[in-house]
Parts: sequence; structure tokens; C-alpha cells
Amino acid sequence: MTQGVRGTRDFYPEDMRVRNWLFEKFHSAARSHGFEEYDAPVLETEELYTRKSGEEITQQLYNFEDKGGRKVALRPEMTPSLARMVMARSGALALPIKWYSIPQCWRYERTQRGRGREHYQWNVDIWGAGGIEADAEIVSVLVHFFRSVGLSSEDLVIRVSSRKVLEEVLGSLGVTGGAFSETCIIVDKMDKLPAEAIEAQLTELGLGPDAISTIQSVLGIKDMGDLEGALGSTSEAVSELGSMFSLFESYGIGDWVELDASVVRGLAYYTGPVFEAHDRAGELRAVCGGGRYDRLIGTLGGKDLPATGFGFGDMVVMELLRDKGLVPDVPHGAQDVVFGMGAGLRGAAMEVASAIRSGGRSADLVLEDKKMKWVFKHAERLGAERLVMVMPDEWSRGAVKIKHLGSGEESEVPFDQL
Ligand code: 4HU
Repeated sequence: MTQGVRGTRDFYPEDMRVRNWLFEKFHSAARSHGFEEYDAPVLETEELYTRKSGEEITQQLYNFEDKGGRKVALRPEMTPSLARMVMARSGALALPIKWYSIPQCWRYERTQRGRGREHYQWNVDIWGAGGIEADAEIVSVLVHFFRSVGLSSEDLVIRVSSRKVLEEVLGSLGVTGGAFSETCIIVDKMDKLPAEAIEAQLTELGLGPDAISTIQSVLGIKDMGDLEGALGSTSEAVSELGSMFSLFESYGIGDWVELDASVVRGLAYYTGPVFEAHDRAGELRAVCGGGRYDRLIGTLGGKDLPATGFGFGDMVVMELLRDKGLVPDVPHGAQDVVFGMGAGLRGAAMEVASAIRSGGRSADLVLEDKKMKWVFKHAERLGAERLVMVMPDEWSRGAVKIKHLGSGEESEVPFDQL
């Protein structure tokens, strides 16, 4: 009975302090760029995720029938819920909107054990702005976050490309529409599966060996000059990416970003710029990923609206922060510990704690008879600033004894000066 559901995590207070520290950095980075928070239910109708491009995220849906026979799913990602919310208010929203959220998202893997089935995924999105300015703004939020937790461009790189790169290559080979997004999903697995497996899947899609080798050579490009060489000077992908890298310079984040044509992302709905952040050492999975998805609402039966954003899970970044020694010791949070010496002063200690709390400071009150040694250790463990002791002599003079735990300094303070 002490075990939770397979693949889920408990957050004890010491875990929650670190999680809240991380989330506060998410909130701050988004708010610093003018984003507003939203939320949606973790339970959605299954049809919100019935896409047919072979994406891992829809293959691993945590779905079931409720007692009314309705097909529902725990959300695997936030974007479809956001699209649903935007659709429901289309016309009433003052565009563009800049919204963020930190939802818990779920997956159900059948194959492997010992892997997580839930995580928290920071989502930052802009809807109603079709230009690359919005994509660059999104990447700026990301870099702002990384800097705020002490990570630098020596720790991380944001690899950027555009779906238009592969779209132009495949278009010239006659591959369009559904086959295009399916190709992206296969190509996304290039660094996870052996080359033969990728080639077999592309062949199954109907691509010939020449088409496959063209794709492979274009996806190896990491330089704007080479990209222009491959796609031509009139290529939209080239002009879009060229403009984006110039905006990155304006934001002062040029050191963080690199062109990498192999970035396509594994979601079917991306249409334009795409990116993912990786640790420079290459030891971890992608820290986050995102891109432009201008046609998602259309696939849900509504009228398209341009959109761009990213998803950022809580697990990989915590691994990186731990590796780099950047996870802080977050204190318990009580500023004062209040202790009444003996049962006779328990009421007095409650009066003192109440006065401190009304004055706007946080106070942890020692609730039982404890030895002075325990109280000191307790205050130290909590990282409190002051130990407020209610003792017989001082209290008879209407005062308490206060020890400042930083300096060790002790003084007698009248009750009305607490
Ligand atoms: C994903 C989605 C939901 C939950 C978890 Br854990 N992972 C895909 O990264």
C-alpha cells in the first residue's frame, strides 16, 4: 500500500521545495516576456489526440473508458488542449496571445519498464502571430530561463531548423501532405535507430534509394551557406532561417543557437521553424523542443491560426542541473521558530507566534515539550533566521529572548516590539 501507480512520482516536502524552485524559474522567465498563465483539465476526450502519423506520443496514450463509456485520455501534451481553448474563443481573443502553463502530462508505454509515466511540462506559446519574430521571442524565453538557473551556452545548445527544409526537399521529390509528416516522424528517430531501420521505414513509405540519400545529405547540413547551396537562393526555408538567426543576434542569444537541419521534431503538426535544446556534452536526451504549428486547428476542424511554442519537461533539465551542481538548497521557509519553555508557557508561545505571523513573518511553533538542544537543532534544520524563546523570567517582564541564528547574537525583546 505504500506504492503508488507504476511510473508516478511522490513529491515529499524536500522534493517539492526543489520542484517549486524550478517552477518559479519557469513562471519568472515566461512573465518576464509578458506571457500569462492558463490551465486545462488533465483529462481530455481521446479524439483530441487521434492523429495518424505514427507519432510516439499518440502511440503511448494513457487512455481508458470512463463509467459512461466515454473514451478519455490523460493528456500526453498540452498543445491540443490549448488549441481547443483558443478555438472555443476564436474571434473573442485579442491576438496575438502569449500564454504559458506547467501541466502534468502522461504517457503509457507498453514496451519498457522503469520509465516515468508522468512529468510536468512547461509550455510557452504564441498564437495569432505568423512571423518568425514570434518564434525568436519563444527561444528568448527559453534562454532567459537557462540563464536564470545558472546554465550557459557552454552547457547547452539550441539546435534550430525549419520543417520547410524537408518540405522543399521532399516537394521536389513529389512527397507531400500526409507522407511529408510521416517522413518527419521517421527522420526524427534517426539518432535513436540504426540507419537501416530508418531506410526500411522510408522505403515502406514509398521513397526510393535516391530520395533517401538526398534526404540524408540535406539533413547533415549545419551551415547556412551549405543550406542555400542545397535548396537554392529562392528557398523560403533559407530566408526564414537566415532572418531568424539575425533576430537571435538582436536578442543577444547568438551563442546559444546553431543551425542543424537534422532537427525536425517528432510531432506531426509542425509546419515551420523547429528547435530543440541539448546538453553540449551530448549525454542526455533533448532538454526541450518546440516549433511553429500553423495548421493544428484545421486538423481539429476549425479555422487555422498561426501558432508557435515549446514544451519543456521537468526531468531532463533536473538531471543536467544536478550534474552541474546548480540545484540549490532550498530552505524550509519558516523565518522564525517559536518555543515556549514548559507546558505553562505554551499559551504564551501561541500568543507570540500569532503576533509574529500577524506581523507578516512566518513562524514554526514547537508544539510539544522538547529539550533546548532539540529546539536548536530543529531551527537549524529549518534554516530559520531567528529562534524566539518564551521563558519564565523574560515573559514575567513582558519580553522574549531572541537568538539570531546567523550571528549567534542573543537579545531580550519586548513582546510589543516583535
Ligand atoms: C512524455 C509525455 C507524457 C509524459 C511523459 Br513522462 N513523457 C513524452 O516525453
